[in-house]
Amino acid sequence: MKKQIFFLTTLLLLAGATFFLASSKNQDIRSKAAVSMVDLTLSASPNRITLDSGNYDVSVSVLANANTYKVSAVELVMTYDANVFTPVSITGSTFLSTVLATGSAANGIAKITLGSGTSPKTGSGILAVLKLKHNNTSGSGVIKVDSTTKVAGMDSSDNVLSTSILGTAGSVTVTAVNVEPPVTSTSTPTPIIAKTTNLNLKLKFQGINKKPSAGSTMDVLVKVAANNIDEKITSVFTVGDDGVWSGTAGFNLATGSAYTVYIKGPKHIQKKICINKPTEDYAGTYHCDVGKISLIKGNNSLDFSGITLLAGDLPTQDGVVNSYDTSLVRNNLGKSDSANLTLGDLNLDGIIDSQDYSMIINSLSIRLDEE
Ligand SMILES: [Ca+2]
Ligand SMILES: [Ca+2]
Repeated sequence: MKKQIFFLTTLLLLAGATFFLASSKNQDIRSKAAVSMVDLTLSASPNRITLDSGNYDVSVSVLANANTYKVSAVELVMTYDANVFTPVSITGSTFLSTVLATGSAANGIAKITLGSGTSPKTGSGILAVLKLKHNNTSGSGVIKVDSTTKVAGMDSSDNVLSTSILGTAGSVTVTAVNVEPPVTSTSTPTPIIAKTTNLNLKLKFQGINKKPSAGSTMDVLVKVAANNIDEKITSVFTVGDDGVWSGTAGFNLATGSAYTVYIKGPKHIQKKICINKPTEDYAGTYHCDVGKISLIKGNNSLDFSGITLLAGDLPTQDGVVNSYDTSLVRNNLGKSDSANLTLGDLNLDGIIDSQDYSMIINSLSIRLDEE
């Protein structure tokens, strides 16, 4: 305890905070857990390194939020995975502008001591920036604010506090992703980023309640959307005896819980889906607004077989059900040749007939892909 008080006193004196002595009678020793103290959280830019990309620089910002406190000085101690990163520099930023002890970074530890000058700092701002270089051989790495970091300052009533007022000591992970080795061929090799997020999907299409006689695979467009994300891929789905179609769509996505998934079959209207296991009372009536689908790295099971994906937008698809689509069925009623079945057999039973026609007439009332 004596040591800590000595440290804080020294820190405050260094910071030019002579008020410390004047008001030391009002020292107020607070319990750390009582209120939100000074939070130091981290953000990394970028937070994802593509191995063999040539871009390995990472900049980690330390954001300070003083909450109700006033900050005089911070002795910042950060740790980083020394096997993953080589340190470049640690520098102060705008929140505390006076450097009391120059930054140093080596062997997994980065330090800098910063002061506020004559008046203590309130509010929030960037305290410091740690620059690192990823070594391009290891995987992901973690950077943390160490709990030995000391924050000196006052409470909202200007009582100088004799213990460190560090609240949250934040951390951030920089993820490393692989690039597949270049393909040796006569054509120009295109590096493919390994898919890290697999959506293992189960789907149900209108009019197909068991394994159909005329077709066991389907090309299905799977789209994933969230803030600043809009990715799509066409995957092959295969049908089981129960008429449920299974397939996998691979993406590179961050773990999150606000994704929206869109599904569009080869003869179908696009459906927007917002939860991991949607259901509905009547076929085709599921609708949703805000995406709340949770996705993690690796495999994600998304069972959408509780809702029916309606047919209606026939090849060549244009996102609309209209007279072009209905005519493909109406003008070919009774046909069973493969060229026509590819276009107008919606329930895959090997003939274009009144069942297909009634489906597409119903879908005329829906008309548009869900966006
Ligand atoms: Ca159409
Ligand atoms: Ca049919």
